[in-house]
Amino acid sequence: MRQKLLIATRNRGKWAEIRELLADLPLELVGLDDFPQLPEVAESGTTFEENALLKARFFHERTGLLTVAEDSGLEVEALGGAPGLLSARYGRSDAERIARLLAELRDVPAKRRTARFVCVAALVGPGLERTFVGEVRGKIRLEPSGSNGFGFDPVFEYPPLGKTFAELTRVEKSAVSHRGRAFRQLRDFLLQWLSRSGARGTE
Ligand code: ITT
Repeated sequence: MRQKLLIATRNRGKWAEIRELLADLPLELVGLDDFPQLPEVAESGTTFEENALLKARFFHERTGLLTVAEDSGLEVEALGGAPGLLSARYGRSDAERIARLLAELRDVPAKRRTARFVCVAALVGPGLERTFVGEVRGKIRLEPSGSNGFGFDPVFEYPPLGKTFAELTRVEKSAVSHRGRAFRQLRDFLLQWLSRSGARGTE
């Protein structure tokens, strides 16, 4: 039987992207749907890294499984880095979060609407705690465009392609996104860690 890897997120959009990014690992990927009794984690950290580790440790301790979790957010320069760590709490739905962002940027011209997405992925297992960081720079559009992805994707333009993340396929987005960058490092590390721990196991 293959060893399990728990992808500890309740965000459907993240779940779909992370599953795809880790699909070629020799592990069985499981989600929080398999553990409906587990409580919510209080995201009380003051950085993306602290929150990612807090979530991964919490679910690893309760399930005993090798666990990945991530904390991510959108930092808008003209808003002093907001919504940042509070991105998920910026509104009650994606539509509300986008409407609030566009309203706050109402008087900010196109050339000053620079922003970045940040993702810190945490991997926690027996004797193992590692984090991996990814970021991508872009601009906040004046209006939403596209229907793929989730969260702020319809207003986040990736300048090299001149498209919003919501106008890209999942594969195209992950090739350049903050999450893609963080999880490709995590996947490479995990492959090496698995082969080392496999070797230790047979000594
Ligand atoms: P989990 O904690 O269960 O993983 P969450 O949605 O609460 O899910 P976060 O606290 O990390 O996760 O909040 C991240 C928020 O940042 C997310 O809800 C979006 O609003 C935004 N965000 C992060 N990555 C994004 C992406 O790739 N595209 C669009 N919005 C993104």
